Amino acid sequence: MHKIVYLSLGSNLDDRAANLRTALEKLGDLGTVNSVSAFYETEPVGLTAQPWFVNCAAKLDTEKMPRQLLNGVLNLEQEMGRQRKQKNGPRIIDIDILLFGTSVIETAGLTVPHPRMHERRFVLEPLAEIAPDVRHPVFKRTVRELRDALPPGQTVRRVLESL
Ligand code: PH2
Ligand code: MG
Ligand code: MG
Repeated sequence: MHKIVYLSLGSNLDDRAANLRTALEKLGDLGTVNSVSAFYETEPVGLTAQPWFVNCAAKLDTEKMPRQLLNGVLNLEQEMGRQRKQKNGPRIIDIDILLFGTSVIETAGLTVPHPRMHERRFVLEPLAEIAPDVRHPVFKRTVRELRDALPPGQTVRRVLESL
């Protein structure tokens, strides 16, 4: 049974766009990447004293189960040399599972939909490009509606085509 998954990718170290492209290519080992948003340069949220990010959203068709997919993306981050020193600190690559079909999952280490996606412009702006009408299975709002409801602030700007 294949599932449609939406991912958020981010990088704020070294060549950020190249890191996203490498990750998108490696995601091909976990399924089929069917759609990718443009790349956005985004202001850091949370820990603000760090470099700006480049973020994008991607649609993945996968046969994996949620936990398998999570392990796959964590492995991919490791292969790319991600070091976990400081929580929410600078990283070569971060890949987060936003939506997994219409599943709602709450287990140790994996919560889907991503618990903060609805409040992050760096997630919703790219995601609205590729999935405006997809509905959040808990809030019952579409991605476009969630994006439009964000308070102003959190600068994001579309910077370059992804592919
Ligand atoms: N990721 C975070 C915390 N803050 N800010 C931006 N702009 N982009 C991110 O990808 C990001 C963040 C935690 O993973
Ligand atoms: Mg993250
Ligand atoms: Mg992550």
